[in-house]
Amino acid sequence: MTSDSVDYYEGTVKETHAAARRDVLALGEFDAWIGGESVTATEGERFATLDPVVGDEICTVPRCTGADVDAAVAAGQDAVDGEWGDYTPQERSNAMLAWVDTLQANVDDLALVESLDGGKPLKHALVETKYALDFLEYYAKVIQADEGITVPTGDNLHVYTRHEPYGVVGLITPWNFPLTISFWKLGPALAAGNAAVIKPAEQTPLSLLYAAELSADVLPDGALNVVTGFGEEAGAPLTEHPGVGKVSFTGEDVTGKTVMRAATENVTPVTLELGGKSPYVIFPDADIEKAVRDVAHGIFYNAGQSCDACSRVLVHEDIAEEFTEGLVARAEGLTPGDTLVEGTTIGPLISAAQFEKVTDYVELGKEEGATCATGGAVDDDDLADGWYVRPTVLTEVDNDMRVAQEEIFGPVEVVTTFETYDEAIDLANDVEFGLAAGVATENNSLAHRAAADIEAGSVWINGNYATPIPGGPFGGYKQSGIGRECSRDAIRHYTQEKAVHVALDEPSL
Ligand code: TXE
Repeated sequence: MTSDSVDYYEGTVKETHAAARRDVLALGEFDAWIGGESVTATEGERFATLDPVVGDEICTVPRCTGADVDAAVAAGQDAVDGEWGDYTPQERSNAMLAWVDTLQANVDDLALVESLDGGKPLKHALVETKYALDFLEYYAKVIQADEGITVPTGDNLHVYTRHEPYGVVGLITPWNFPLTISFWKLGPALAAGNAAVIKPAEQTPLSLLYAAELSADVLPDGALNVVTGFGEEAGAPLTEHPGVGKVSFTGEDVTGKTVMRAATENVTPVTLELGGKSPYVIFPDADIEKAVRDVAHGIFYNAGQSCDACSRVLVHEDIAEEFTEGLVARAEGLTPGDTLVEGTTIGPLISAAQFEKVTDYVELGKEEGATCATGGAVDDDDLADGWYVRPTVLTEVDNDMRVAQEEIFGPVEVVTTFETYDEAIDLANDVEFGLAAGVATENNSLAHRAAADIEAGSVWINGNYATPIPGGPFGGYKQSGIGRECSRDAIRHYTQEKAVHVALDEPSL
């Protein structure tokens, strides 16, 4: 493959995935990564990671437990006490940029791994991998310009601040954007001078393991450590570890609360990104075609498995019919298919469990009184082993229905209508989450008023929905989390601030 185009596979679904599996397995060890080398789990156990398109095992990875987390934290501490800790910010930046260059040189292979393990259309995986690298590069550059402050005082005192790393930080990531979310966390954590122990989701460990192997010649041993395994076995020991100075987690809200409780034991600061039920408000003067395009991307990209998916459309009643017809047509125009061949625009859900959850919600929505305007099972024998759900649109949804309140995390849009501005804002805010929102209107003043009134960490107006950029803070209001990622300030979440007070004597000369 070249990085400008995608080399697709040819053959039946089983054939393309068997060939891709062979290509992926030739790339690396896919063991845990501790102290700069591939290692197996202390207890020797392994578990399988599956290909969501065909349901087959890709390979097994170590089933790490507390002993492996201990080893990874110790390796991280050694790095902080050794070469990595001695690096100047400029040297850290150089090392990170060298890692980016290595990853960039292997971007097509990384994308293939991400596609196969995560069930993503190959082209999407390539775009995402390049996008993920932008964040590592951003933090490597930002750290070069980082500054502390001096505090105004009298002549006999000098006060300044230092931003010091915590030491070893624990990072826990979900399966929906494995590399992107890893780099959102590793970027600021490493740039700030910490060593990282990161646990990828058990469903999608492979791309990060490959990226870690590609760090071998450019990051000092122990700066980056990856432990693979399940939440309670490998994630929990990381959140409770006394040697971990900071925890950052992205995942389900219920798990996030568990992580936060675990962190209280050592008063470990946490960053949490916990998903949402984000509204997209479409006012009557909106460019409907543009809004349809943006909403469809916002809810159906990655088969709806995005924390900031615009999973509730609030549309003015005057344009609801035209908008819904457009959205249904767009949904039906997406092509579920083999993720490794050209033309596929939507892949499967990540797992059987997620498939069951999403299809149960669609049934629940109908029981609650919603109408299913389009969607349902994918009727294609070639895809029968994959966890595919067609893009689905539920209309006549009341905001108090469970399908309008709970995170479905699949390609399911729910459509609710409103009459007045106040009603739109009340509906937008009437959920316990507050991660993101979209607004469509040609009226600039109304757009900014709505952006101010909606309780959400990010608001996209008239396009580019759900595309955080390097430098743009991303995180949630309310139960969507604590803290911000992606921005320059995220570095502050990985440092502690120290004020140094220097008494200045009267000059004796
Ligand atoms: O999430 P979990 P799951 C939502 C989505 C999905 C649901 C469940 O609605 O259907 O969550 O997905 C690790 N201590 N989101 O079960 O459990 C786990 O191993 C420490 C939204 O995958 O939150 C994985 O690495 N870690 C979300 C990570 O937490 C623990 C993205 C996320 O898994 C742990 C994904 C514990 N006790 C799912 N238990 C978003 N905000 O984008 C689990 N983990």
